[in-house]
This record gives sequence, structure tokens and C-alpha cells, in this order.
Amino acid sequence: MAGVRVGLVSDTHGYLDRWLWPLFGGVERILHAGDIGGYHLVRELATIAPVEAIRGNTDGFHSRYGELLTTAVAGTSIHIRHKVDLGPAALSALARSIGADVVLFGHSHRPFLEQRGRTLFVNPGSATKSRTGTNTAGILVIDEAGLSVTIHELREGLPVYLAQRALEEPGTTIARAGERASGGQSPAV
Ligand SMILES: [Mn+2]
Repeated sequence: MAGVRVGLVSDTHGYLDRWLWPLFGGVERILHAGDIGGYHLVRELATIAPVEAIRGNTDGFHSRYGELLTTAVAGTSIHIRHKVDLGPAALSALARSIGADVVLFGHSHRPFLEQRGRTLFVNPGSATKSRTGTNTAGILVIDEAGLSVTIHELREGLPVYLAQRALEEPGTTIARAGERASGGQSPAV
């Protein structure tokens, strides 16, 4: 089974990298963790798949989106917020208080992928204004084996993955900002 694929993106700040299209091909939904930079970007992304989004700190007081959103895809609960305190105690506390399978966030413009308890924290990085030198976005795959997330460079020759995490290997951080994972396999695009 190929599984259900979900596109993860954040901090687009008014510009959609064209390599989001091949990366997000075949996704069931796209989730945006804020600092969108204009509703027209959501309309463009919605030509790929239905979009759910929140507002970031630069999206303005009158944004149509809330600051927090909890949704579900294929039985997987996903909580979306723009900012997450990455201190170890704060991450664990947030994992306990939210209880979601996945917490999707952004704001730092740096990819982050870490398991805390039953919650997988994912920052796909910025698709437009990376602070690591590489614009990135993520793919969540939900299948009978569980969840896996890959974070991809947005560039010709997709998919090049930066980080991969599967729930079968709890308790370790696979990759932090700017660090490349080794091994694993990239999902079909
Ligand atoms: Mn931002």
C-alpha cells in the first residue's frame, strides 16, 4: 500500500517555490503552518490538494486563519501552530497537553524532526526564506506501518530528502537544522 501522503509547508512569505508542485504531486492534503504571505498562495496550493492553514506572526490581525488548528488525516491527528518552544521540557509538556500524533509548526525557518512520547514534532523549514541555505518542505506518509516524515530540498531533481523519521524507532532525533540524514529511502514523487 502506497499510503496517504500529506504535504507539509511553512513560512512561504508570499512566494511559492515551483518545486513544491512535483514534491506535492499526489498528496491528499496540504497543511501550512503559517507566515503564508497572502491568501492567493493558498488558492494556488489548492490547485494541488485541499489546504488547511493557520496564521503566523506576519499574517496580520485580519487573517482568515486561526492561530491553532487540530485536524485529522487517515486517522492521524495533526495539531498545527506557528511557534513551538523547542526546549526539551517544553516539548515534552506540549506533547502531553496536546496528545496529537503530529505537531506541525514553523517560524524558525529551520527543519526540525523529533519524537516526544507519542507525538512527532515537525517543522518543514521555510519553503521560501530558509535560514539554512536550503528551502525545504515536507511529506508525511501514513500507512499500515505508521507515520513517516521526509523533509525535502526544493530544487531540481526532487526528491532529495534531508530527514526521515518513522514511529517504529521512537526516542531519537534523526536530523536537526542543516543536518543531513543518511540511509532510508525517499518516497516516490
Ligand atoms: Mn516566518
